[in-house]
Amino acid sequence: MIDFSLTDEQKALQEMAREFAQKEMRPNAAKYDKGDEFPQEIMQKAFEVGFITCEIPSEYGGGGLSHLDTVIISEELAWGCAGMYTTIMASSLAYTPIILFGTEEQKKKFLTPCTEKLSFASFCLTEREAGSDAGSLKTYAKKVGNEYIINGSKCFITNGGVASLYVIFALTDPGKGARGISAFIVPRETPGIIIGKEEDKMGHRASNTVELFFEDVKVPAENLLGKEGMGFIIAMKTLDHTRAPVGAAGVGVARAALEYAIEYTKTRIQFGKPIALFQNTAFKIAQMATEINAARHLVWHAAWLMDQGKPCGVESAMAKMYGSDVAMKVTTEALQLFGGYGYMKDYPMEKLMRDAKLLQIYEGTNEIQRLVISRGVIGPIKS
Ligand code: COS
Repeated sequence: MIDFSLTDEQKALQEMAREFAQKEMRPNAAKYDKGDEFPQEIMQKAFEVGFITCEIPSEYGGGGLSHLDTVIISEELAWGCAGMYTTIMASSLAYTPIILFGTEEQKKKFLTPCTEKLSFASFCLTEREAGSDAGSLKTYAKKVGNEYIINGSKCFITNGGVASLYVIFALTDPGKGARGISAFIVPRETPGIIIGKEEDKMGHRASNTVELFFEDVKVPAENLLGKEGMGFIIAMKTLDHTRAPVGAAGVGVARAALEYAIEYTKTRIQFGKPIALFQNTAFKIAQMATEINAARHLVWHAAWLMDQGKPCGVESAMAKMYGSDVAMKVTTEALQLFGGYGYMKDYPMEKLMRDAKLLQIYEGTNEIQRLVISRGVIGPIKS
């Protein structure tokens, strides 16, 4: 039996996120899009209503929300401002490996404080020479006595400059490739963590993205997540869980663009009538609305699978790929309907288009999603 209706709690959550996006994010989106200021004030409010820690189980002080709840919230927040959404959800990305693989003690020690006052976390996987090929990272964690000493660097780290907690992936056994990677929970105050320059990005400018350097960062062995050599699997399983929300963000960005386009084309008069009455406009709007709905269904299905504890890697990759591709396509088409006005910064369309682009790139490029999907769909091939 398929039931697409949301529960009363989910409807209330959706309404709360929508209201937050409308009242707090939208009016400030252009200001933070300038990129000279971190949206600390809005994040404080997002923390207070529980969005930043929504996925942390309630026994550690978080919202304990389901994956379906999370994607519902993600769509609304990205509708408000994709950059601020990224700041909020990047912390969830770093909390996820702790939620999935942390011991009871690690969860209490590292997750609980994140729910007590506003703080951010970063998932540190990507390196300059290890982006899509995440298994080829070079950051090294050498075991000395009862601690690990980490040396190396990471790039494109969301929240890296503002985080109080990092989950760092590093080689513990360089001879073993991806099977020689381990994951560590590292508090910000650990000596040897150096924050590099903040990236000047095309979109998501309300989010903080930096390079990180590790110089003899000493981490107690008890901060190892899972077992030595499990790091790559931990990273992959985490991404299986966090890619559907990126698809949801694509739906939110696309929905915002479509709504603006509908409003504009109903009032823009050319050749004596609103341009929404031209078939070219109306059919474009029909196509956009259909693709947004299709993307949302993929996202919800992937989240539902996760909530059932079922395998979801392929479906999450589909949701991420399709949701972000739809965001790119819809924002491009919607901007076109605005004509020259769409290209101007006075209108919201160009920001939406810039923001859509990153969704196709981060948390695994859409080419990587196609790789994951095709491997899953085709299965093993004898050669
Ligand atoms: N769940 C569990 N295990 C997984 C897995 C998953 N989703 N994906 C891969 N693995 C396991 C494989 O089963 C394999 O295990 P064995 O060594 O026991 O066979 C191991 O991990 C290596 O996997 P694989 O051979 O598929 O690795 P590849 O290097 O060929 O490809 C991709 C891995 C490309 C899928 C991976 O590197 C990737 O996702 N890259 C993108 C990284 C990314 O998203 N970065 C964004 C930055 S984080 S915001």
